[in-house]
Amino acid sequence: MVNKEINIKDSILKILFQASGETLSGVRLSEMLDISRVAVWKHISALKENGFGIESRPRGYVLLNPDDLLLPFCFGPGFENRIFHFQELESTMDQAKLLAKSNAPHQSVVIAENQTMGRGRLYRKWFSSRGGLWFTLILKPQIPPVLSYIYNFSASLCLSRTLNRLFDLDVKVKWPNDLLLEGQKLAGLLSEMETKGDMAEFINIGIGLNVNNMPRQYEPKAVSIKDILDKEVSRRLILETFLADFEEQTRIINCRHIIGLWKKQTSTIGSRVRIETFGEIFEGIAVDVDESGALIIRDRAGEIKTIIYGDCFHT
Ligand code: BT5
Repeated sequence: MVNKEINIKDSILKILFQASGETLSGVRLSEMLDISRVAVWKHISALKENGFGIESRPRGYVLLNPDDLLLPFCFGPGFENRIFHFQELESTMDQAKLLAKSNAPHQSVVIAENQTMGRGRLYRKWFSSRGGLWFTLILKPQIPPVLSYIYNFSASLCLSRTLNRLFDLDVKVKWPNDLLLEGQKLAGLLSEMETKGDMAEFINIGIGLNVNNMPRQYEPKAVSIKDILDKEVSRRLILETFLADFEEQTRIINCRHIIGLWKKQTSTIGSRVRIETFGEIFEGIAVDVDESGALIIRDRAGEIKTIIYGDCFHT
């Protein structure tokens, strides 16, 4: 019974989506779904309560913002079995871990409209209210764990390129895992990996991108695309463009090439930085990122230090 109800709701969304912004009457929907008009009304009310933008008009129902819908059937062929969409999760990272262990295919995407316990590195809080793009990529490449870092660099590079190309922005990548827009935090990336023997079993890359949400009210140093463009944009267009670019770039892994491109896109190199690692603080000028993804800084005494992990602040 529960599954049947979910299927009817999915079918309603699919029909409204395919109507491309046209209003469909309750009668038409009830005929197409072979249920009563009252049942149509009840399902639509439940969908609205769940946060779907459906408007009731005198002549029927219409889906608002169909371009922003992130349900599996909205993506092109080949995506239906690898897009996992949820209205609310504690964190897409936890759900992705479960799915990765239960045979989700390589390059699956776990999306939540809202996260109640979204997290950053070291379990820091990640504000994830509606309107943002909160997702985790499940990757199952045949690679040794030491190479996993390159997927993070590739993801931040591809996401920044996507946003710059689509919206004519100047998004920069910041070492090791942020996207900055006008010097403020637009996105953060978080990766988690499990290994089997000598190989990665899965690498999950969580991406939090502020799109149509207003994060500044919670986090003064955050920014969203809407803050800058002063309008809402299609999260699906961002995700589709990003996935195509990322899949193409990681088809054959070439660390030197990816790091080379990433370096052209970063505002970290050349900046004065403070790096906080476990129990240690480094300060200096960031001079390079090497092929292994490590940050190279020159400190005040002129000494060169190589840092493989830490929180980086541009000072
Ligand atoms: C990160 O951590 O930047 C990684 C964030 C990854 C979030 C995604 S959303 C999908 C997936 N599911 C999850 O549960 N997580 C991933 P870190 O470098 O530790 O930065 C965390 C810090 O960013 C926080 O301590 C805040 O200062 C700041 N912050 C929190 N929410 C923010 C937001 N929405 N926008 C910008 N900054 C934020």
